[in-house]
Amino acid sequence: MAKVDIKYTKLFINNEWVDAVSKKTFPTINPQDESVIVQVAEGDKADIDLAVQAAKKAFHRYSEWRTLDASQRGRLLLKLADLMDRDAKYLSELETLDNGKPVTQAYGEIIWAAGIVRYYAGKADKILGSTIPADGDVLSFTLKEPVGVCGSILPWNYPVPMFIWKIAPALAAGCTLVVKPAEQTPLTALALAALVKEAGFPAGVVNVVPGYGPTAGGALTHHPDVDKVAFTGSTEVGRIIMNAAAAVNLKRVTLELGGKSPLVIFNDADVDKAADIAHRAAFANAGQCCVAATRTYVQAGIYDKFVAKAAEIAQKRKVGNPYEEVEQGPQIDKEMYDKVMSYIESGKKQARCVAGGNRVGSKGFFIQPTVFADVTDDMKISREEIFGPVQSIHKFDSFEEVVDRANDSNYGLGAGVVTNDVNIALAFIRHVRAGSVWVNTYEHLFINNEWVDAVSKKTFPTINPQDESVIVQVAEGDKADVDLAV
Ligand code: TXE
Repeated sequence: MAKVDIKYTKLFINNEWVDAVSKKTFPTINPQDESVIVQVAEGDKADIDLAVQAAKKAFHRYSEWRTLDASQRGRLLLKLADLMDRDAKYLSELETLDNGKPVTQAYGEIIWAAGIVRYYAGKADKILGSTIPADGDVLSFTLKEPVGVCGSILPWNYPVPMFIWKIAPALAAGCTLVVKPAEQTPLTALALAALVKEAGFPAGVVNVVPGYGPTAGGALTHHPDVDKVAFTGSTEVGRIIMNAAAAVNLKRVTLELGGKSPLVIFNDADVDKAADIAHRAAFANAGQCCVAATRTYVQAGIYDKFVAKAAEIAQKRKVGNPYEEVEQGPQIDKEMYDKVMSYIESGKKQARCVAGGNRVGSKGFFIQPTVFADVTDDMKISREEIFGPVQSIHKFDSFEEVVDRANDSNYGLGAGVVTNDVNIALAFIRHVRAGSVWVNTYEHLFINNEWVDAVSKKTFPTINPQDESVIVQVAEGDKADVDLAV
């Protein structure tokens, strides 16, 4: 296991590292071996009050932040992105320690998140209003103003991208923030806070307060001086947050909640390719993904062949030590492990388990990639979000039938279709009720962020011109690798 230097465990308020007012701490757990990694300061209402006060002061009309040119906000964001690139290796090792995801995947997510920061850096001086040709001798226009103090409540599945998705647009717009990371994964949020300070953001612009949901998170959503809350997490908590906002100050709320996304594969698809897309769509990030395609619908003509292929790929999926070359690490914590295993037990009673179905090893929260076939829409594993490495395969006959079945869900986050018929694809996009629809791919971004050996397994030496010694062996790509990259 990698030795990762943990530099930050305190609360980050007003660009300072401080203990919680209560002096309390909480443990963050390594999902790989269930050990305590470190104790982290546990923020609650008193700390949220201090952080909101700092964010409010930083947002005051004459503050350094409010009087900064928009282009300078963009430059600070660009600096932050460069610092993320600089520290990507460290951040990815820290992420793997706290979250359990494969370190190569974590690295890809950090580089990707730095790109998101750059995107919003470019937006900072392009937030345009409009002029309105109103009747009479008047000039009417809209002037876009930052919302104010934003509260961000994060989940644990993509800690770095989630942190960036919340702070980058808010900072580009000139807002200030109080961020509460998930209690399972506070470490990279704190490391990113240090980079925010190093980039030169003024004190109070970004504050990070780790702690638990009902206490720290509740204090943030109930705070009358918070102007907006953005939340990603469970539907139940989303409901609590919207109620809290309504009860206190009608603060603006943005919620990104759960999913039970359908991926529909038609008879004309190439079975091997479709099974590969469906596999990645269900198992990416150990299934801990809001848009994971957990309902796979396969047309009757290719159903048996598809089920056999899906089982074969799942059985081959490498699960284990996330610092090694694996595709899947442990689930995030004991609670999620137990939840996923109970869904698997329920699936075993109702459907046909064709791959996995058990724990991996005896330590850590590892679960075998599990595939159920002959799943029907009324089964628990088809209706509820499992948030683990479980694929449920359903059989269908016609387009009309499968669109109705795909839409028969409380969720509507993502969907996918695999077909070579452009008319079917376009009709599906129109009729499926989902926020994002992928055609002949799924969650495309993550697929390419992987470190791989050359197909041939060959390597070549790179030479130090100073003393002619071999520095290191590097994977040697050739035609097969270029083909994959293209
Ligand atoms: O989420 P919670 P959990 C779904 C997924 C998973 C389930 C439970 O189905 O099985 O949610 O996961 C904070 N006031 N998703 O328990 O509880 C909490 O501290 C304010 C989908 O981890 O919603 C954490 O920071 N905040 C999702 C955040 O909310 C509160 C990703 C998420 O925790 C709070 C994660 C409260 N009363 C889970 N209670 C996705 N869409 O990607 C908790 N929190």
